[in-house]
Order: sequence, then C-alpha cells, then structure tokens
Amino acid sequence: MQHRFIPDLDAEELARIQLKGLQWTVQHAFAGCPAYREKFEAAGLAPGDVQSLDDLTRLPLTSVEDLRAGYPLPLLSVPEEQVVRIHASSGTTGKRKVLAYTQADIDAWKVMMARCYELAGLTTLDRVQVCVGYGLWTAGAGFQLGCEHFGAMALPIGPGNMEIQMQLLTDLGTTCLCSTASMALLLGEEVEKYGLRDRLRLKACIFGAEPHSPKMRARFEQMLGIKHSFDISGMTELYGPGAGLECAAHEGIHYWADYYILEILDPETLTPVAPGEVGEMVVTTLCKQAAPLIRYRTRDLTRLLPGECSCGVGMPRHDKILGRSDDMIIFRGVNIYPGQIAAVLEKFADLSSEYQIQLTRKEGKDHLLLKVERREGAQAGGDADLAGKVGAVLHKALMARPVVEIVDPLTLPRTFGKTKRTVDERYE
Ligand code: DLL
Repeated sequence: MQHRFIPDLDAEELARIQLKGLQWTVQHAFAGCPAYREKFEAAGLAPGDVQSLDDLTRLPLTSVEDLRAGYPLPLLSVPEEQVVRIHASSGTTGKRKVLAYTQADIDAWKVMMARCYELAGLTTLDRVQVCVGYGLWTAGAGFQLGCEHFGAMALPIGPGNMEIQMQLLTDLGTTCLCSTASMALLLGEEVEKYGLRDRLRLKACIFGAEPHSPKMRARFEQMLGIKHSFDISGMTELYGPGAGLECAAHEGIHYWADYYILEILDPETLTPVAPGEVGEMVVTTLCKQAAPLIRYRTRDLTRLLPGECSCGVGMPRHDKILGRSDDMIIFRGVNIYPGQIAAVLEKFADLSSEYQIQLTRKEGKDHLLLKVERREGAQAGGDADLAGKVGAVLHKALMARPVVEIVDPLTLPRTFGKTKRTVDERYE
C-alpha cells in the first residue's frame, strides 16, 4: 500500500539511515553539549569511533539523572538562538523534565505524528478531537501539530470539559478521539450516561500516555461504539506523542526506526535481553538537534516483536508498554508491578478494569489494600466471595497477600490525564 508519510524501507536502507543518523548524533552531541562530551571522554571515546551500528553498545548510557543534572535545559546541544520551543513532563518525582526543540525537531515530530494518523487509517476528511492537555505537556501540541500536517481537521478541546466534548462529538461528528486511556474511559462513560452513542460518528480513538488493560480498552471501545482503537507511544524526551502506533492488525506498536534506534536491555545487567524478552526501552535519536538522546534509559518495559506484521508496514514493532520499572512496589520484600495486578483482574468477568492500590504502614508492618470496582450490572451480593477469590489468585501470582475490597462501579477516582494506580502512604 502506498503511504504519504510512512516510508517503505527495506532492512538495508533502514540500517543505512540509522548508521548515518547515529554518526551525526554523536558528532553533534560531542560538539555541542559539554555533558555528552565529558561522558564520551570518560569512556575513552571519540565521535569518529562509531563505524558501524554495532558500535552503539560502546556508547555510555544516558539517564534521568543526566536530565536532572542539566536542569533546566538538559542535554542542550545547540546554541540557544536555535531553540524555538520547550516542553516539560509533569515529573511525578523530582524536578520537571524540560526539553528544548529546534524548528527541525518540531518538523521531525510533526512527520512522526502524521505517520500515526496515517497508520490509524485517517484521511484529510477526518475530524480529530484532541482531548489531552495543551501547554507545557507535549500531548496536545503533538496531536495538533501532526493533525494539521496530516491535513485532517483538528478540534483542540484539551482535557476535561465534558460538556463541550459531548457537544463537539455530536454536533461536529468527530471521527477520531485523541486522549489518554483514562480520558477515553471517561469519555465513554459520559457517552453512556447521556445515551449519546447513536448520535456519534466516531471511527477511532488514538490513546496512550499510560498503560491500559485489555478490559479497560474493550470497555471504552464498546461505550464509544468504535471498531478500532490505537495505542500510541511517546515521551517528552523523545519529542512527545507519536514515537509509534499500533496498526489495524493490533499486533504491537510500529515504531519509527528511521527517527530513533530502540534497544531492549536487561535493567540489571544493562545488556541486551534475548530476542522477544521483556526489558527496558533504551532509545537513541537519529536527527534530534536541541536535546539528542544517546542510549537514553526510558524506564519503560516492553519487548521487541520479531517478524513481519500482517498489515504490511515494514517498520519494526514492540509490544505495548507494560509499565515502568519505577512503578514497582516493594511490599513486604516482594516486588510487585501494578500491571501484574491488572493481569489478574482481567480474569474476573464481574470486575471492571478500574483499581487502586493503597499502601499503608501500621504497627511496623506494610499493608496493601486493593480496591477494585465491580462491573456495571454485576450483583453486589457476591462481593465478599469474589474478593476472597481475587485475593487467592493474587496471592499465588504475586507471592504476597493483599486485602481486596470490591467497590461500586464509577466510585474510584477518574482522571482526564494519567491515572495514578498506586497511593503509597507508608512513609508520609
Ligand atoms: O505521555 C506523551 C504522550 C502523550 C504519549 C499522549 C502518548 C499520548 P510524558 O508525560 O513524558 O509523555 O510521559 C512518558 O508515559 O515513558 C511511558 O511510561 C508512558 N507512556 C506513554 N505512552 C504510553 C503508552 C507522554 N502508549 C511516559 N502505553 C512514558 C503505556 C505510555 N505507557
């Protein structure tokens, strides 16, 4: 199939672009950024040492600590007069990550985002309701930029504002929503509440910014009456949303390997995991000017998916992002990821996708209370029995024993942005 924005590159062409981009990036960072130069020199490396793609693994890693050390404009590799914009991530811990962009960076980002709309099957006649934050966060700016470059009609509402969301959805006949997974759920719940589904013309929802479970996704797809939703990846450090997108075959996320190289490393040993194993995403940009990333440890966990995708797009794929290594909870000496809990909840048809983990400390001991919403329409009478069953399966899966409480549907906190699944009050 002929694409306007997604190039059809064979492995050789892609490798050539990657090597050229890697060599350029290393030269550029060495010349323009003292922090990178120091790192390379400490590792005994000169920019000319990158002769092949295999040399990538000789380069030092970059981490969030490097961003903190360079605050407020970390990794800046161009003179400030070339910077045309900054964005920042909310930064749940520590200082915000502020990242600078040149005009060429914005142009690269807009192409990556336009490719996402193309892969989602949109046309210039689509109407795209952008329901994520505008401003410092990259989400609104990125969806908007790509939509205009792609040529579809952007409806820039931002997050929240449910009344306006519903109004535009129905009056303008929005065909595509762009949101976080949580906001997609909220929009679906609102559509359901007001019985608007038959008045919608939605075809697709492009959602991301946080992990989702199959149950959560199936729920908002059903409430919004859409056939396809598309998981979109991205982060502030790597331009913003649009680093990759799931295709209509829904067999993983195609990522734009001509814009960045993705390695999957074991977070402990920092060596590549076996093909197809889960590890940490480590990214190296190929043409990012203002704040290039060289082997940047994202903390996100996923795995590469081998083989060709049935959709015919040749860009390589990774699995959905399973979570972040920093989301890990240590509860009575046991390591738990929220994703493991979500996976157990998937198995119980009478539970919704929504849960919250509450950690407290009483009399010198940690306590984990897991609140889970009952599915709408399920009977409340069986709550105690259900909680017991969920607790038993969790105990087996996690080797830890949380207390499970089943709560009424729609009672756990909802958010327009990213849902905080864990509330840790142990050390407050
Ligand atoms: O969340 C950019 C974005 C906006 C992506 C809208 C997609 C849609 P940050 O605020 O910097 O940027 O957060 C980046 O969010 O490292 C992941 O941990 C997580 N994340 C992003 N997309 C996904 C996804 C934006 N599709 C951090 N699935 C990343 C799971 C995701 N987690």
